[in-house]
Amino acid sequence: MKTIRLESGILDENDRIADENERTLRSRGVVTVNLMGSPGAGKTSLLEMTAVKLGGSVRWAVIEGDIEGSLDARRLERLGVPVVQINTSGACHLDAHMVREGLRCLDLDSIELLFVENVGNLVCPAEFRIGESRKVMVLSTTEGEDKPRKYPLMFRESDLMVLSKADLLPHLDLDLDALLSAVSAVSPDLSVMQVSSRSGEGAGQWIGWLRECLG
Ligand SMILES: Nc1nc2c(ncn2[C@@H]2O[C@H](COP(=O)(O)OP(=O)(O)O)[C@@H](O)[C@H]2O)c(=O)[nH]1
Ligand SMILES: [Mg+2]
Repeated sequence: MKTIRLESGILDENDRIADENERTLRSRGVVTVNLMGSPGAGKTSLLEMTAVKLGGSVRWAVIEGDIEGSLDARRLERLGVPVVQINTSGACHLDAHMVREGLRCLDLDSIELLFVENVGNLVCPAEFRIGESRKVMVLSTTEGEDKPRKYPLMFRESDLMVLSKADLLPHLDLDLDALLSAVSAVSPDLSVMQVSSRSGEGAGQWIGWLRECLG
């Protein structure tokens, strides 16, 4: 009982700060994408490909969430993307308070798009709103067709699922139809896009989706 009250208290407080972040970002005209998925799903690679494909056509930045270190931030900085690193010191997700601190380090008037690469985890990031405009989950072809049924919340919460590492499909025994059926069983309205950051397959569709979000 006590634990349940505590958790709902934490989530209420998180929602309050998430609303505040959302208002701040909206008022500056920034579209914010919360990018979630397992460790190794291909989130940073998707952002690297995005940097190459967008070139200088969109002004954007990234908040990188990691338990420790700044390896992904350095990968993106090498491509000229402004990055703010948040280290969670053990927490398995970013919360709205951490993102609020990250926003204070960014010049929001100079960007129109913000990605938040969440801590690699298929569970907790789905539970915490951060003030985002869209939630995108990355599931790679190597993770198995059972994941929607085992971790339904993230599939239900997301606006888009990027099925990453599409270039590996011919080499895997993944049952793609079974995966897509499992996705629609837990989240009937979730759009799915097959993308490979390696071969560039699906890149046009992904960039098109982003441009649509930017309006
Ligand atoms: N074959 C293939 N490998 C990929 C692709 N995207 C990422 N990877 C590899 O998957 C591993 C994890 O990628 P990363 O982007 O760091 O994943 P993250 O932990 O979700 O940010 C790296 O070894 C990448 O080179 C892809 O589209 N195709
Ligand atoms: Mg990463």
